[in-house]
Amino acid sequence: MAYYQNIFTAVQVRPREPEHGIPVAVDNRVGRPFNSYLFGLIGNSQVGPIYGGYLGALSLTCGLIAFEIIGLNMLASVNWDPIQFVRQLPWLALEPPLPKHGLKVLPPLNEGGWWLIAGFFLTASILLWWVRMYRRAKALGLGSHTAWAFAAAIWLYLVLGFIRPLMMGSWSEAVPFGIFPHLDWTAAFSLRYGNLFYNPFHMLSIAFLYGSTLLFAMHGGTILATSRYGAEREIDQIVDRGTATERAALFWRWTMGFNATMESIHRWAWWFAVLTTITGGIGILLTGTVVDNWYLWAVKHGVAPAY
Ligand code: BCL
Ligand code: BCL
Ligand code: U10
Ligand code: QAK
Repeated sequence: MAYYQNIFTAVQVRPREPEHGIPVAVDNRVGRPFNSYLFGLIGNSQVGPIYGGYLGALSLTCGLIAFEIIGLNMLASVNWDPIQFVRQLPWLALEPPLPKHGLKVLPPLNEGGWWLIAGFFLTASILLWWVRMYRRAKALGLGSHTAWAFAAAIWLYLVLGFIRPLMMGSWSEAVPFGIFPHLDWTAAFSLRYGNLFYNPFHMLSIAFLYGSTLLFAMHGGTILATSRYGAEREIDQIVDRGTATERAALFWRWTMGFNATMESIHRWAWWFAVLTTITGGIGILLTGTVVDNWYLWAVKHGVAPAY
């Protein structure tokens, strides 16, 4: 299984029988696997089978329902004209309920009811997908790190569209579905609450987001630069001397004064990514509930100068 060769020297293995990996207890894989030369250039040439199962099917169904509700509402907003739908798609929206409906469970469909139904199905789809990921990881004997990282992103999503609107007492606080409309919401949100730049959790979120790209570039670069010494064979690399990893560590100790380990560098990456949306969600949740104007808050606490 000479999978470890690099992108320029990889041999595309095409066995007569598709590779099925380790045996697992419940096997629910569906689809006829095939080999693709193009996929083989950037990864494994074998495509499929994919794991079926009721959670995936249910998630996909819910996602599709949400997608159709959003799409058909947008189509209706251009009088069912397919050409205008395609032309104006980036500006079309399905808006959340009007303010006068507060937290009503089912406002009139064309005054936000459809948004609530779409949001419900999108949320169901995302949560079901989360469970599916968690259970597949467990079935393979893996840790649940990927699922918990996904949960951190779902946290911000739920704060934006569900938890904060609940705390503010109105669905109208939520984000509209739409490409540019959701950007307009983002800009308006910042203006309404006195400039999000003065929100310290927004600052933290930005630092972790930027830090994530920095770490990704550093680590991606480090591994590519040491793959000539077998850097992607991470396990022997951790324990053996004179390996690619030892060189990687030395490189950073030389240039920066300190270094990670082959294991800890992945913890650095995981935490930076996860903290981006955790701190972000906290920042959004505080906005309008605890702090009404971040600029005035910053003046009061000596973050911004008082004139
Ligand atoms: Mg946003 C931009 C989705 C919440 C601020 N945002 C984007 C676009 C994409 C998107 C349309 C590129 C994202 C990207 O590459 O991510 N945003 C999106 C979704 C949510 C969301 C699905 C959500 O919570 C469910 N965005 C928010 C919140 C704001 C926000 C409310 C504060 C964080 N977003 C911004 C800003 C920008 C975006 C500012 C942009 O400049 C950028 C843009 O270009 O907007 C026009 C990284 C993920 C990947 C690379 C993986 C692939 C993800 C793909 C691209 C997701 C596509 C979803 C799309 C809706 C599907 C459309 C279907 C077709 C029309 C058929
Ligand atoms: Mg800001 C938020 C950077 C200026 C308003 N801003 C963020 C942070 C990010 C950031 C660090 C979002 C983190 C994230 O990962 O979201 N902002 C940033 C930067 C600047 C900046 C770098 C800059 O000027 C250099 N922001 C400003 C100015 C305001 C502003 C001051 C606009 C004028 N910013 C906001 C608002 C928000 C941010 C409002 C936020 O809500 C967010 C935050 O957390 O702030 C504290 C991306 C990740 C997600 C949205 C999670 C999504 C997860 C879900 C589950 C994905 C589902 C995908 C699904 C399958 C797709 C299918 C969709 C269907 C087809 C419909
Ligand atoms: C990766 C990896 C991998 C690893 C790794 C890493 C990616 C798998 C196994 C690396 C990753 C990590 C360790 C994770 C953490 C990283 C981050 C979160 C990213 C962000 C990083 C930081 C915030 C740290 C930044 C720190 C830096 C850049 C170092 C700062 C240090 C200096 C500025 C000192 C620089 C020293 C120099 C230039 C030379 C020597 C200087 C001295 C010894 C100081 C004293 C010397 C003098 C006073 C001499 C006199 C001065 C002279 C002659 C010139 C003076 C002139 C002047 C004008 C002052 O994938 O593999 O490993 O680890
Ligand atoms: C209560 C129920 C609770 C298809 C055709 O066939 C065309 C009774 C609701 C809650 C919670 C319900 C909702 C939450 C929502 C959060 C919203 C997000 C929004 C982020 C913005 C996302 C946009 C970028 C989405 C764009 C969508 C888009 C362009 C779709 C286009 C679809 C078309 C092309 C389909 C018609 C051709 C933060 C959390 C749980 C208790």
